[in-house]
Amino acid sequence: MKDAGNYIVPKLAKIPNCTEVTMAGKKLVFGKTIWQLEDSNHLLGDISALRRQMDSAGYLLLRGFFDPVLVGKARSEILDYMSSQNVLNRGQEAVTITQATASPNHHRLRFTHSVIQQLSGFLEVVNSRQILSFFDSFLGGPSMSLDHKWLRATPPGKNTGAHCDVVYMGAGTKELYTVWTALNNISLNMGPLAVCLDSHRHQKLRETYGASDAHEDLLEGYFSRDPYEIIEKLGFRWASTPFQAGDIVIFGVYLMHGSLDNLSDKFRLSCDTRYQLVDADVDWRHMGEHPDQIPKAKKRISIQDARANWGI
Ligand SMILES: O=C(O)CCC(=O)C(=O)O
Repeated sequence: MKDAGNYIVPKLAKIPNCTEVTMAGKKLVFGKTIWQLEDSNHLLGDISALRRQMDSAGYLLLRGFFDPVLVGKARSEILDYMSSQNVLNRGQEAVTITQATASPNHHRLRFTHSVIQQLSGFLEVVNSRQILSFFDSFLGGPSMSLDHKWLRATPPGKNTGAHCDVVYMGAGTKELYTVWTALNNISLNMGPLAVCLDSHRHQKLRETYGASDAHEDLLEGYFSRDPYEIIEKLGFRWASTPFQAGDIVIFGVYLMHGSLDNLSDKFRLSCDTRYQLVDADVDWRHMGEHPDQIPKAKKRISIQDARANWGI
């Protein structure tokens, strides 16, 4: 990202108004029901400005944050693993797999903690000095990453419903930040991350849904699968953008987000990893040798019942 002290910001064209995308099968239109995420690369090097931007916008989009060579190495490992699981269409690429094109009989692949431990190139990116140094200065002290890493190969046809991360990992500090990283180039029709602008400031949402725990209280952590329900009931505006491999979005635990539909024939490759101060409270469920095997309460309530109670 850095060249002789200057940050190189890849130029991505503005998304034309009226461009259509879908979320859970419902059409969203740029300029009408969805807007473009804005990058904060110009603020790099000014940590106070980055903090202010996080407070006001709720996210930081940093283009080209990770070294493309490191990301490329991580992606090759991931594609090799996916190929070994027979989910990729090899086409002409019998020797080296470079594309995440889905095979006709592909399925959703879960990257368990034990699989991830074997992906050293991937771990080199998400545990890199580069990202930890960023958080050391952003948080004002030594930082760490939760052991639980979410590596996603989102297949064609799928998307992620709207949720806030606090319901999944809110048992420690609330000064916990997600870094969502694009591991391949992700066009708008490959189901990129989508966030709800200003949702981190919705007090009632924070005090109700945002004060619950998906593992202990709720049947499912998604607040809704319907993008229009979010717009109409909460007044939020969706925002997204195409990504290039190595771009990141950083956001806090109260920002509502999900993803657009992957309408392509490729897997969307991304990961989301979490960072906090070493000295702050830790959600221990996401740490240790089995950080992805989180105990669930026996009797849980549904999000619908919970929302009816909260009146949102
Ligand atoms: O990548 C996705 O589809 C969802 C990502 C997400 O939920 C997160 O970063 O917390």
